[in-house]
Amino acid sequence: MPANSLASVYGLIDDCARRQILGSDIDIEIVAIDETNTRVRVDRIIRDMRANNNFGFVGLVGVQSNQYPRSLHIAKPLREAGIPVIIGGFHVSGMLAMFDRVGPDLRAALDIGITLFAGEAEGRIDEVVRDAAKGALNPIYNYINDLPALEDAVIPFLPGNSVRKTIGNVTTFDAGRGCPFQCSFCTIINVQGRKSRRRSPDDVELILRKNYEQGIDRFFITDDNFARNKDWEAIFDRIIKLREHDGMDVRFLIQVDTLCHKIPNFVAKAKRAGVTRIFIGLENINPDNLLAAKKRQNKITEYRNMLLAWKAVGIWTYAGYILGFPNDTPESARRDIEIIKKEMPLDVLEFFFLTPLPGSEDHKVLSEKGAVLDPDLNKYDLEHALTPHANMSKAEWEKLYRDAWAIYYTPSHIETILRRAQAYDINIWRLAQIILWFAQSLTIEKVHPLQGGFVRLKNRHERRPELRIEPVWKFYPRLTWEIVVKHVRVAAAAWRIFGIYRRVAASAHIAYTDQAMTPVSDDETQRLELFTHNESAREAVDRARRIKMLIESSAAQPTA
Ligand code: B12
Ligand code: SF4
Repeated sequence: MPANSLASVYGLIDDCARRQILGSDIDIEIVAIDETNTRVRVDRIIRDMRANNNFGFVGLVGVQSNQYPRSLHIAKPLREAGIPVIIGGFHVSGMLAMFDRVGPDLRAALDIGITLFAGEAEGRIDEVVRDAAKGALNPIYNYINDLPALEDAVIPFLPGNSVRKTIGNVTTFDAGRGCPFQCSFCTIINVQGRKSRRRSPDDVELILRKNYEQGIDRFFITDDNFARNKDWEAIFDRIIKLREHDGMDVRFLIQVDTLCHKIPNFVAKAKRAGVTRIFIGLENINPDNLLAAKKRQNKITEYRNMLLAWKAVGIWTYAGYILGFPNDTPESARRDIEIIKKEMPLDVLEFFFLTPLPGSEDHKVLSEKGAVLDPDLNKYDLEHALTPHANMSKAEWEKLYRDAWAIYYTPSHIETILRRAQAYDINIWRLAQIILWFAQSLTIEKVHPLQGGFVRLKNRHERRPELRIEPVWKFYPRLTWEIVVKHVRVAAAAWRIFGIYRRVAASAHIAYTDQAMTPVSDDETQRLELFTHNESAREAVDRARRIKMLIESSAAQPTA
């Protein structure tokens, strides 16, 4: 995925260049490098900057917590060469949002003269660029308590050649920021706030048109909860117009919450607006766990309604599932995944460790309690066990994480997912490709699918400073062997998964249905394990029934 953070900052500085904010005699030149697909040649940056007397700065953009150590590693030689460096993104913003003091991680940056930027750059970038030009950057720019409106903000943009280094015709943009809910593991609400700030439909159209002109027509709208973007309908209406009247075949992946199907017209308009996939933070099916994480909006009694509503219009679903909530045990989590497979019409499921990400309430509470927290920020990527768990040892938790992928993506369940999708008229060829990626990334590449790619770039000289540079005779044979083995394994997995695809596609004429696809019925709360697997599930059903009765009886009361 091309990074929207990079596109946002690029767009803002490009706008400074167009407005000639340093005067008509000074050109502003920008180079965007995305380290997920391009090697950052620090030596060349130093050479180019030196040729311009170090006039300018290097911005490390959208730096997440797990990328923060790497950002310091990149910054160090630049600072030694006298080049101004600014770090922005969720780690700096999250830490300064939650703590009044500057912790040792941020101090390490300040100590070598790096500037930190917290908050959002819309409306603030001119000041930064001018200060950099004067050679007078502040140590910290802190706008975390002063979030900008987005209605007329400069739009995110990346040149086509930069976008094409990732999936190809896909890019990302944010139509809005902020989410009203209060999940305790969430960083977004503390960094981007709980109020919906959004771009105007005109700006969304501009983003789509600018990208479309470059041949980019698939988009991931990065709003963490597009269903709570207060202008979702006006934005969808505009996109519907572009698709239905102007013939622009644009398509979208959006992120929504588990109550989105209750918003009148939301699902139907999403379909017309070209949404082909949705991502849902399902997180867990144990109501006690959801309550412990303050994820009160996730109601297990609505899960099937919501998924079936999307399926009815042929939209496929990705869901995130978190392992390691307080009530999870290795056995309960395994059982819960089996229940999901049997009873919920979900396509792609991805697993995460419950992680106290810097910027979240969980991180703040644990830090202030002096709880054990892994000090290595590299591991804050949702793929590591970082705190002790009451019901599992670290090794058990790690094994559960690895097993979860294998339990969900068995050959027989892959076949079920494809059969269900085919029955809902979903493109199962694309779905099979995505399943290959999600089912195999952790096994083969040892990273979460969102961090994996097709070919891994490795350079012998670029290692964490604490690791020794390997000799040529060891590095290259090992890299070659690694590439060969990985691609043989990918080919074998592809053979198996596309074999299943072929079998399913060949039986397209045979009607298929199963428990997960069965429409929601009144008695299912007594029958399905989703609602009966533990006491808290039964209580959730009871609560939902009481609320429904109350609503029905108040609707039946005559009004004065
Ligand atoms: C889209 C997205 C992705 C995309 C693209 C990445 C991107 N940054 O665009 C992909 C799929 C690649 C991705 C992957 C991951 N992500 Co992500 N992602 C997001 C998401 C949903 C939107 C990002 C975005 O567009 N934000 C809007 C931009 C404009 O905000 P911003 O990044 O803060 O940038 C603004 C300011 O910070 C500032 N700024 C930033 N940099 C700079 C630099 C300078 C010089 C200046 C002046 C200003 C400045 O100005 C920008 C414009 O206002 C965020 C959640 C969120 N709401 O932000 C999570 C989020 C950033 N991701 C997160 C995580 C954990 C991950 C993964 C580790 C998950 C995983 N295991 O797969 C991976 C890591 C990838 C990696 N290579 O290491 C966390 C990070 C939390 C943290 N404390 O670090 C977030 C916050 C979500 C969460 N769960 O809390 N992600
Ligand atoms: S619904 Fe998602 S974005 Fe909103 S508070 Fe919860 S985790 Fe954060």
